[in-house]
Amino acid sequence: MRLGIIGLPNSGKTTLFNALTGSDYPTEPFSSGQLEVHTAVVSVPDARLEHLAQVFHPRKTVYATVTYTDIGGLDKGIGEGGLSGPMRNALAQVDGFLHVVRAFDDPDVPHSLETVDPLRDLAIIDGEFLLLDLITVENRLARLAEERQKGKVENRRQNEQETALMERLRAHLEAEQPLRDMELTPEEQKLLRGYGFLTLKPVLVIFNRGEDDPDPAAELNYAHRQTQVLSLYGKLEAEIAQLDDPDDVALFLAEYKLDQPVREKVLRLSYDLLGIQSFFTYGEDEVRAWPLRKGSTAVEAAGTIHSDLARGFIRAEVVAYDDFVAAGSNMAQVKAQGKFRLEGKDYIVQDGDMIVVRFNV
Ligand SMILES: Nc1nc2c(ncn2[C@@H]2O[C@H](COP(=O)(O)OP(=O)(O)O)[C@@H](O)[C@H]2O)c(=O)[nH]1
Ligand SMILES: [Mg+2]
Repeated sequence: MRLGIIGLPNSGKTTLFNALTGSDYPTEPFSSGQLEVHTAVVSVPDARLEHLAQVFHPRKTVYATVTYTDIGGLDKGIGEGGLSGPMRNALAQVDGFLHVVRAFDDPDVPHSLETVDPLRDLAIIDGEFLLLDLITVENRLARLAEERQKGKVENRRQNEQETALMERLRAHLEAEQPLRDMELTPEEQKLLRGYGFLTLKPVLVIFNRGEDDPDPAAELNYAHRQTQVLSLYGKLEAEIAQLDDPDDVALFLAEYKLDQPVREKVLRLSYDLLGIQSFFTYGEDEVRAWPLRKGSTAVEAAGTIHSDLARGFIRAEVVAYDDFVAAGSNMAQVKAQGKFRLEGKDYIVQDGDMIVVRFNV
């Protein structure tokens, strides 16, 4: 799972990246305006996995991971100017965005638009993304028309279907609605996958406040699908992430009336946003958490472990984590209680399933 941190210059992207990843990249009150990308992989904390490790004493415990990319260099006007290839790639590669919006007032940190106005700033990047997607749609429509005119349409029906779909996207974008608000069939979603549409990706809007600044989330009217909103104190969180001593962390959190470092909150929201859950594999060798899209089948889960397991899939041994714990974390007990199941390819994996794949290749 990859999440891209975006936003206007000086909104606190790198500060948030540091807070989420424990990195210590320099943050500056002046932005270079250049594309600047930092990447870090973080483990997803999981108390269930820790419990399984205590039970099975594996040689290795492997957490699920999330990759954060801090993508600096977006600014007002970038839609008209067009994106550079590297910027386009950086944006296309992520599964969702953390959109950082400046809500802190600080005379030492200039704002390129002079004033601090979070709702305006949010609308600016949203607007640029709508425009960029519209350009992609227009280009594709022009190409499809050209193919029809030249009569070199191998598959006329396919051309017509795609044209109709692109026209729907265009109408939607012209009404200034992000593509993630559209009803799309799974086939349509598949067709659109290759285009890297920006407004199709889930978004977590993050208002980066100072301790004395008002919370813009209170006045935000932002009812989009696959969209969540979170307010946090970026600079403070980055400082907390640099602390090694848990007692110091606890002191900081108490002082600012925070219930937990933002790292875990963002991870949880991102999982929800992308519709991701975890399943577990276990054994003497390794206990491991695997991220998996909700609604995935047993054979898809097997495929995330290894393609051989999907290819040679016979059955999945499945135990729900909660059943395991209820049976005293004892597999013999689980079986005695009839909670050890054999499931076929089409079984829909549930959050917390403990899975062993039986396969034959
Ligand atoms: N007062 C205050 N300053 C912040 C906050 N977050 C970031 N900054 C400062 O704003 C400047 C720009 O931050 P940076 O993370 O580099 O922004 P980026 O351009 O979006 O990556 C730096 O001087 C940060 O120290 C915050 O929550 N409060
Ligand atoms: Mg930066």
